[in-house]
Amino acid sequence: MADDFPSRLPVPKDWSRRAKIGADAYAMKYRQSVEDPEAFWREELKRISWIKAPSQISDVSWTKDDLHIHWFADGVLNACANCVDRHLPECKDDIAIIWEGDDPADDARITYGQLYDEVRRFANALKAIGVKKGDRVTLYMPMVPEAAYAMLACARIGAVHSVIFGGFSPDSIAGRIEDCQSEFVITADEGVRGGKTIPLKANVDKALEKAKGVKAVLMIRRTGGKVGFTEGRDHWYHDVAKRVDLDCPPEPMEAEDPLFILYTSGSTGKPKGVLHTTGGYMVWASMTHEYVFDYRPGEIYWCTADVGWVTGHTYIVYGPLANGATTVMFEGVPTYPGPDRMWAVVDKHQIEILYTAPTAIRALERFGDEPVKKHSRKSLRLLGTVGEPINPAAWTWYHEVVGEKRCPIVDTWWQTETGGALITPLPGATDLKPGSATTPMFGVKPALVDAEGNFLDGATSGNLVITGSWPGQMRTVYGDHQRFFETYFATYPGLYFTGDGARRDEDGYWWITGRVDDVLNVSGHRLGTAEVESALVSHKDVAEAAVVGFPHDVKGQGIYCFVTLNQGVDGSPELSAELRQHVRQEIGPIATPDAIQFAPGLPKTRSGKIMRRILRKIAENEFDNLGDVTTLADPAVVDDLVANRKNT
Ligand code: 6R9
Repeated sequence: MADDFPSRLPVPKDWSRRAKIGADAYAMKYRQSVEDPEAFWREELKRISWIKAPSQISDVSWTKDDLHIHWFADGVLNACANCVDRHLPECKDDIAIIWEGDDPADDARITYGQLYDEVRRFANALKAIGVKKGDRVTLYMPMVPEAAYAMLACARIGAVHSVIFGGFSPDSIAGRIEDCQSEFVITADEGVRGGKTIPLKANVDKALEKAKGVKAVLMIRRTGGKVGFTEGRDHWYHDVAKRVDLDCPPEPMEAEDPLFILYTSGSTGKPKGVLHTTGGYMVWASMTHEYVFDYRPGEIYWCTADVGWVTGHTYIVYGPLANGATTVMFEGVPTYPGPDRMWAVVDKHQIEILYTAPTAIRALERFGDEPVKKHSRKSLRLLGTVGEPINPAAWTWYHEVVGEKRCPIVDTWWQTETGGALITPLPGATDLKPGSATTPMFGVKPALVDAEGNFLDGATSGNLVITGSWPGQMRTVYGDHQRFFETYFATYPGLYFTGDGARRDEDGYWWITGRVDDVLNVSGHRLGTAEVESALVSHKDVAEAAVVGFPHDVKGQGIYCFVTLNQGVDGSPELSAELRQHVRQEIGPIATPDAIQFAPGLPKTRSGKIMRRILRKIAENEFDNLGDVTTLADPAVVDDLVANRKNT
């Protein structure tokens, strides 16, 4: 185990030689991108095939009365055609998707030519069940190639997909379907992960008891397990597919037509439908995928995310396929059937670029070096991480053991809202510092502000804001433009507030320190404390709940819940277990509380606001440092909370 972490790793020689973007090119291009964005984007937009090339670059206003973000607005294109059709003349027989099943014996290779057929067939199947341009289509899918076909098929006909991660509960599905008035759902009979089946269709059926507006459900057969079938509403994909032909020209879409909605957690209320549009998102996805991974066609690239998250959208589907890449889709989990699965997959498919999450790295590091070293990993040349800050110890293990010090690591900081990477090294250009996301992507202007919104200069810490728009920026919160303003532009007028804290060091490198709002990051999954609280208080025995995060060795953050029960109800281990189960049912397994502490009272100010700062300290086991408690209505509650803290 390496305890002293290298403080700065220069770009390896072979990288500075081969990379498309070296240090000088990065400096030059970055300068141009912020000083003359018109010229920069006029060049970069050419990476996309436009039906009508845009003449306009950007038109952006972040003010309350006129909040709009337009990029390439008079351009016309189709995202699916960019990911599929345009590669056919030269790359018809190249592999577009390598699918690796949960069972190591299951895999498939889909060429661009086959993808073209599959996507057109899928698109016509969607039309056959009544989907039209502009309709919202909900996807609740396992990690099978059909998930990518379905996304691309929506894009092809101009429908807007809303993918829901397969780990969400029926209630969460219902909420998301209702929020965007989606009339169509695509799912599978069951999913398979880590040797277990996931009742996808059964969850959809339950969700649709609540969400009434759904007209049609299209179902893929994955396991052949027995599932419910509602006549008139449900359709087997293989039946519909038999009846349609392959002719399906891509729908011409305006650059600012919606491409997808993706729900994500914020600090208040229910999850927000983050809306991305077509032109800017595609330019951003393609550009960042190419530069961040120094990608060249023919290379085998594996992003281990699920398509239910934004990382899966941008860096499994849209970015790589726009660039004609071979993208790997993995159905399983990193530890099944054994803790060497990732490295077995790397060797099996000769993966050259591996992009995963710190939580996976920490989980695998626990099994030691042996499972890694059992496999050659010779094909690897670049590693990446995303989703949460990576601690230098995990970074170093990834670098030294997994990558044998030969592979740079790109630690990419970004958000569902940003569409793609905003702060990240470029492997041929950027010296690395373990734990730092390093430098901004082209066109991105990060800054630090204090609580009052004053800009902070030099080496210091503060709240991370972005001072100008980039093409991949979200355009609105679906159906709630006001909330879009309140969430991102009201805190610091004129600036995009990320919700993250950061430090800038003496070299101008960026270090993301984590959320400064009430958003948790559990195993790289975003979760609002408010969501968990509202799930808890929906239980009949719960009067009040406050949820905070605490540092967790593998998950990054764990979920600690303070729960006040109704009069006459006593806390017990059974009730604790029931509440955990209740939260799983309401939101999904990713929200399972790690600790539940029954508390007769919560620390509140005299105006009734819960003082989370104190609860966080208790959950973190830092009693000596509770800070000022004199503003509390009843300081005695703190003693009780400290005395009854749960071990984490
Ligand atoms: C892509 C994605 C966004 C939040 C973000 C931040 C955290 C993501 C990170 C990182 C430190 C990185 N985050 N990447 N923190 N270093 N490289 O994860 O999107 O699910 O919306 O989460 O994740 O806190 O604000 P999303």
